Amino acid sequence: MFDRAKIIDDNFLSLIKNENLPSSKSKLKLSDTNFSSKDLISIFESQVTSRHIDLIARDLKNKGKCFYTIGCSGHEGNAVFGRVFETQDMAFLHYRSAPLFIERSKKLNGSTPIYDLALSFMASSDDPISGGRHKVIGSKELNIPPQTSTIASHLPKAVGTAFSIGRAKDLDISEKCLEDESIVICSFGDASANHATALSAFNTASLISNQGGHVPIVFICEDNGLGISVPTQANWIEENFKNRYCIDYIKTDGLNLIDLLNKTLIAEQACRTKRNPVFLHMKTVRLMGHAGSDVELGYQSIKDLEDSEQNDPLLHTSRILIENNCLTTEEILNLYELSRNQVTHIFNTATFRPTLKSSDEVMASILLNVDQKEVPKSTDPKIRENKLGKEFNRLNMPQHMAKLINYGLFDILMRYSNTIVFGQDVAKKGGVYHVTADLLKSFGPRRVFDSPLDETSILGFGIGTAHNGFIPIPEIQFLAYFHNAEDQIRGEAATLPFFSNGQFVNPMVLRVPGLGYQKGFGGHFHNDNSLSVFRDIPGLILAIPSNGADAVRMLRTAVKEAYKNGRIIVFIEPIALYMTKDLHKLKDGKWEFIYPQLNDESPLGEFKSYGSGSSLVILTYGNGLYLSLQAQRDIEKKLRKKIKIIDLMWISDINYEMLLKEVSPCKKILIVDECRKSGCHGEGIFTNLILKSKKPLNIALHAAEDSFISIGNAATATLPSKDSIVQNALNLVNA
Ligand SMILES: Cc1ncc(C[n+]2csc(CCOP(=O)(O)OP(=O)(O)O)c2C)c(N)n1
Repeated sequence: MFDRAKIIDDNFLSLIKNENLPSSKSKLKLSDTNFSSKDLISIFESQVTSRHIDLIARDLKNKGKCFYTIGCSGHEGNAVFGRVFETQDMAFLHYRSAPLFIERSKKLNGSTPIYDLALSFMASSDDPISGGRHKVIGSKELNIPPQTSTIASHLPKAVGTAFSIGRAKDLDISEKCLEDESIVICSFGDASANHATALSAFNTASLISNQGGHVPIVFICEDNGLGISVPTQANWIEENFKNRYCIDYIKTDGLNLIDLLNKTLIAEQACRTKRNPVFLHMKTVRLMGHAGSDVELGYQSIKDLEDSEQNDPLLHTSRILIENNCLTTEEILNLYELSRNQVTHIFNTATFRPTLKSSDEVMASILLNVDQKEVPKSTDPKIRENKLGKEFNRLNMPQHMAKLINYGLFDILMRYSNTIVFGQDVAKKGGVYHVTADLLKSFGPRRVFDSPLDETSILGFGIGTAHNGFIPIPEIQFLAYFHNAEDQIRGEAATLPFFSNGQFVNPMVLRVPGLGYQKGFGGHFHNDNSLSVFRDIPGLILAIPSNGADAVRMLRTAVKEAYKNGRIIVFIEPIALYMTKDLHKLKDGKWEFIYPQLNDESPLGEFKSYGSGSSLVILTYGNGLYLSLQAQRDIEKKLRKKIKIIDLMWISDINYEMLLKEVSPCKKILIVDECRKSGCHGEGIFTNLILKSKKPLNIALHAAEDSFISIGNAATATLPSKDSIVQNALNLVNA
């Protein structure tokens, strides 16, 4: 009574045998479509294959041979999307998309979708998409990037990719991956449509269309009326989406293949020709519960379950096949059993395939990029000089960090024709701190543009445009606002190479003005001094320059890493140092620097030493470096000894062997970290130095208090200061 899988399987056989099939109000016939009987049979075969995959996967999971089963039963209508959309139409898919995957695979010679899916269920290292790291639906050849389990998080990037198609065509970038006529499809469940991340995507798609831009995306809502146990009201999706501005709404019956084919074709053609978003609403049922361990009877009545089971899409498709003389009852039963045998055989075979074992094997794809690229050569000096105009002569004059980063971005946009700069206020205004000033004038609105006020969309655009060959350089206006959207980096961008075995990457250089010490401006939300959110993201590069010249050298490396190796770089720009010109006293100009030569870069992991004393070494970065250099004179005077200060710069990629060598002559080590002490990078550096050193070390950590930042006179009260660094240094040395 409770094994619904068996009941559904038995139902299918007996109802088909007895030709006792569910009826439909629709009078549509195959001749009312542009599709052939062959198409219909192919779709049915994909639906049946997916059903048997659900059945065997449950079985194998119960026997402990396969992992994490989330089924597609009830959603088999989505096989139609595999038929109607082209393989060049990049697909960001709901986890119930195996029927789509199987049907789409038929467009590719030699594909083996059942085996590929079996390997993924078995977490086998042979799995061609994730290499045994997760049960995902994805394929490089089929343009299906694998998605995470976080619902709705794939929608913003899908919008970004859709947007990128026209942009890549207009800019004619050689790195583009999608054809100019391609569109994007993006599917999700009805409950997911309520998520803030999804709403961000719908809104941005609509907003861009309203501005006359192109976002050729078909949002596909597979509405089974449930989000795990919580019902979605029958009218909710329709009422919520039928009048979305600039998004066409099309409703279809996921149980009726003919209606589904017709409406999907209308959606596909409208999207492809008008290049505007379409919302395709497919009503369907959910069978066999939410996922493996879900006991539906806890929240649904037997009657509800039976009603859904009576409306099994496979029964509906069978009726349509019989009514349109595509297959007979016997042929349907035959196909069903042949498919069962095929799937069972393939899945059983896959149980013998190897799995990942060691941590090295699991981690091998974190930094993997199977498609490395040669970086473009430097810019033609003449063109550069012309484009820079009167600014050209200023390159040889010392400037503050904001200006130098601005020049750095200029040269990057010159050299890499696939880079785009976007974010709130970065274009016309040139950024809150003018770091992106004049870039719009030099490179035009296709490469430098203002985004909507929505961090999720900004980062989604970063991921999505990178899927089509761009190197995005988005800006989040202030570090505190990154947290609104952090899943787009933490859960999405950073995990993509891991779950795709390096076949899909999300190159990106994310610029984030941040950290504390702004005098009299902003309080906590403009002076966020915590970088912990970036500390534990495998593969993410965190760069924090302390001065303009290093910022430029590091920015160049960052873009190179993104271009060549597909890396994600978070580039933190200490706001308080943007306009700083002096170090020790007014007008000394010691914090202004000359723009580095074009070939001058800071290699990943480089750190920089100031001074050569051995009584004390201070390890620091960003504002901490600036303050430590100010403190240096006082410390040396009071100690009557020289000290050394090290700017760590690439804080995620510290080469501890080299660092230990550099600090080894020093008797004491003081780590100065401007971030909140709980969870700051200094904590990790402290531990790593102790663990990796062959001799005992004398280390202290001087970090910010675990506090938010206040406004006014006390704005820096909780942060390390020049004086507190002096005091901490003396305490440590004299202890
Ligand atoms: C952001 C997020 N919150 C919660 C979950 C847990 N979760 C997984 S699936 C799901 C329900 C999704 O329902 P729906 O979008 O209708 O898709 P369906 O499973 O019904 O096809 C939930 C809440 C999740 N995966 N991601």
